[in-house]
Amino acid sequence: MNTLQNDVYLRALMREPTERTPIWMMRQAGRYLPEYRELRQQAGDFMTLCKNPELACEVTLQPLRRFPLDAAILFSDILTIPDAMGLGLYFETGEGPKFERPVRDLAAINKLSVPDPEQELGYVMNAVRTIRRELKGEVPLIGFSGSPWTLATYMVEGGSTKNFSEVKKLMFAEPQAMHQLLDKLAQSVTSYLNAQIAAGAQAVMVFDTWGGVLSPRDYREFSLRYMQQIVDGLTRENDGRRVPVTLFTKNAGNALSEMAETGADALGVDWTTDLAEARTLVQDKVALQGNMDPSVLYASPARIEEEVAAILASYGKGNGHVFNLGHGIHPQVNPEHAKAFIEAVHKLSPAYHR
Ligand code: 1CP
Repeated sequence: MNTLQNDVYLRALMREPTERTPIWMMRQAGRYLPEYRELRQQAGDFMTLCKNPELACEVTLQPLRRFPLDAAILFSDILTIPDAMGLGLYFETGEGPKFERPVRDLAAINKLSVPDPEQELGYVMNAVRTIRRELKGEVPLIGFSGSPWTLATYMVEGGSTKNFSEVKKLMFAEPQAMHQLLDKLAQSVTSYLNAQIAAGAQAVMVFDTWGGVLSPRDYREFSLRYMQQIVDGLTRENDGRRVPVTLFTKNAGNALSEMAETGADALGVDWTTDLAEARTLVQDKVALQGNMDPSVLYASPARIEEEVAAILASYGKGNGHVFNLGHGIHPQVNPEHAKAFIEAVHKLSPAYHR
């Protein structure tokens, strides 16, 4: 494999010294980029892009051609696992993801099998291998998955939801069935991420977008426990180098100290928690990733720079900060503002590493 030319992201995740704060953006490949919209229109739909390794590679590289980012992230989706389990994923224009066959009871859960990542999800592994080849060691490649709880919300609801009524009904009325589903998902996510690592992913991230809709006790039982199972089952080294894992639960600042005990290398933080407070909570056990509100990218470049300065000051001096947004970049953002954001991190962060 190619030697890595820029490893500032991996070193920050390991809380090793860096000359500046690395930056990448959640959803950095996607709809805010005109070149993505064009390719997506030619391909017809989103899953066609994901299932074609050359197209997935092209989309992964698009943001890196525009901006000096410190990592690439595999272009794919968290819903590939339920799709591979046979739920029938489809996208209705303007409506987000949907499943033809949602999973609502124990009988349906018992029928699910753990996908073989090199078979049903072979297209993802081929995309990872293609991207690694085309990146030529420029920056590391991040692989990812959804958390078991977050995947379960889509599988039980049959798509996106606002009130989580079906998934919470299953969780409270049939907790054992819910645990069976989450255990199968934890096994699936572990083998999926290990296959991405074997294929060349140099870091992995688990997106728990919906863990924050649970009470602290239910979060522990139905989300964190299964992320712990994943962390325990991951291959943490490849090519003689540590493969760091980042856990991100959105809207769960109160869970950060418990999350830091899982053995993960880093935690994602959204903008509802101050980084100074987060750093106190995790006591230097993990690196922190975050945490600008993606809506700040609607502001002027001067205002964006102010916000970057405030976030750097909040984390303070020292190692272990990966700059990012607190959630995905919005499709309406002007790419020039994303550029101003990234440049501000390059300009202002070296002062925090001297
Ligand atoms: O072109 C299109 O219309 C498709 C839009 C789209 C894109 C660009 C979807 C459908 N997924 C993606 C890519 C994607 N999804 C990436 C790519 C890598 C990157 O550049 O970051 C990643 C990491 C994801 C992860 C993902 N998908 C999450 C977790 C992170 C998060 O943003 O919270 C979730 C919850 C999904 C589900 C999903 N897939 C797509 C959409 C629109 C959604 C969200 C639906 C919802 O809000 O419930």
